[in-house]
Amino acid sequence: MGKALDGVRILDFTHVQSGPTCTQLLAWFGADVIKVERAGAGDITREQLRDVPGADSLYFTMLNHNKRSVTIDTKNPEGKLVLEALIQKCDVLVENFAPGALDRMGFTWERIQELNPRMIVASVKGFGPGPYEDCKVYENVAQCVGGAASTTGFDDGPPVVTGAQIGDSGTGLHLALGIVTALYQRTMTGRGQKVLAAMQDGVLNLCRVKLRDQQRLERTGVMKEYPQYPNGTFGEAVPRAGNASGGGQPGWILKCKGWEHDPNAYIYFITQAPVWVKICNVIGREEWATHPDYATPDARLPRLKEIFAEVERWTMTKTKFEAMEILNEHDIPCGPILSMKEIADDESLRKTGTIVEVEHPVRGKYLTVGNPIKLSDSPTDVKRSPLLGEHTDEVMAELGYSRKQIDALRTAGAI
Ligand code: CAO
Repeated sequence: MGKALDGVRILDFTHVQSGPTCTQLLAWFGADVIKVERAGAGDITREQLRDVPGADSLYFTMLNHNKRSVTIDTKNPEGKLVLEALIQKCDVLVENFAPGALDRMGFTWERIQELNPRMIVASVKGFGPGPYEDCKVYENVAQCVGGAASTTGFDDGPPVVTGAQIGDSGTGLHLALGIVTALYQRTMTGRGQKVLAAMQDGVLNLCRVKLRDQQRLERTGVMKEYPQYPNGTFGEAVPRAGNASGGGQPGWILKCKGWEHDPNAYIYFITQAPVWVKICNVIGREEWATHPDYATPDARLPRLKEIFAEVERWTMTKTKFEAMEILNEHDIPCGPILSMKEIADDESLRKTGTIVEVEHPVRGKYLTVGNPIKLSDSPTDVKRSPLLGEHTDEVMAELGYSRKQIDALRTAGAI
């Protein structure tokens, strides 16, 4: 079976996490992703957080599947010529260097267009145009400037960053969509274009509901689904909502059996309005189903703390999986807090290819997250990440370089 992006060639100039997330997705959809790395060193993550001496780190292997690796010194004049040949052959150049790095290398948008007017140049940057456009940015910086940190955590504590890599991987996802969209537009215009995904913008896009709440707060001064209601106070900006659910279906994280010694013996419980009567029956508070203080969503809002305490008295008598089973029988939305260990061992995630075991020639077997997006006509086959420069000769030959020329470029330090 073919792949959705068969025939698309990506010059992958990405490093660390945001850019590699994007190009890995494109590779999983069938694009030929040629990762250009610095000769001798490669992507800095190859050696970051190493757990097996001498082997590429999990940080690198888990973000660079299905790619080919070539090493080119793009500051060497002869290396630049090799990069030019690649630009002429590829459809998309993806990069996430610090602002200006590509220009300093001599590959401005104008130069790239001269070499290949069909080339799409896709970039991740920390910020879009404006006062901070020249800043370098990492994951947690993006979470802080994109509105995630100020709205995450508890009211009486400092801002908190989330474990989900919404700045890096989130922006990589945004960029991937921009690239396939630009490829689609190119089929009609014949022209390439620039695609920019700024990490601040990507995080803010994922915090859309918090900007919604900012405006609600300014209009009404209060947001009844937030834990600050009815006893706390609201300030000028959207406060941290703890574990409250973001929409109109109040939820909270509740203790389950074993919470005293297991840090993940908790369940997320949602008091969804259509199943309120069932919730009352399950927790043994049948009278709440008709009591005017509890029977309607509006009546419940000022009493959520008391209601969740009562539900918790019930969840603490069950393990999180027992609670999930019982609640699901009644169609009550909930979610056990799964540890990474539990996720790694989850058979169903392995069956769907969301968790994949991969064999690597240096490190041996390791687990990775496979393609989370499933296409029925373009199945994903997860292949191990490339060793540094593993495909240099192969790609050079495809570009038309002879054995002798390849050897000479290697001697000159260009590749
Ligand atoms: N041959 C020769 N030189 C190369 C090369 C190659 N194959 N590949 C890269 N380089 C050079 C670049 O030209 C650049 O040189 P100059 O600074 O002289 O122009 C240099 O390597 C390093 O690039 P960098 O500034 O991007 O790297 P850094 O480690 O200093 O910064 C980061 C890293 C991530 C902060 C920065 O790249 C950045 O802000 N990127 C955009 C935002 C982003 O993606 N952040 C998420 C990172 S994941 O957490």
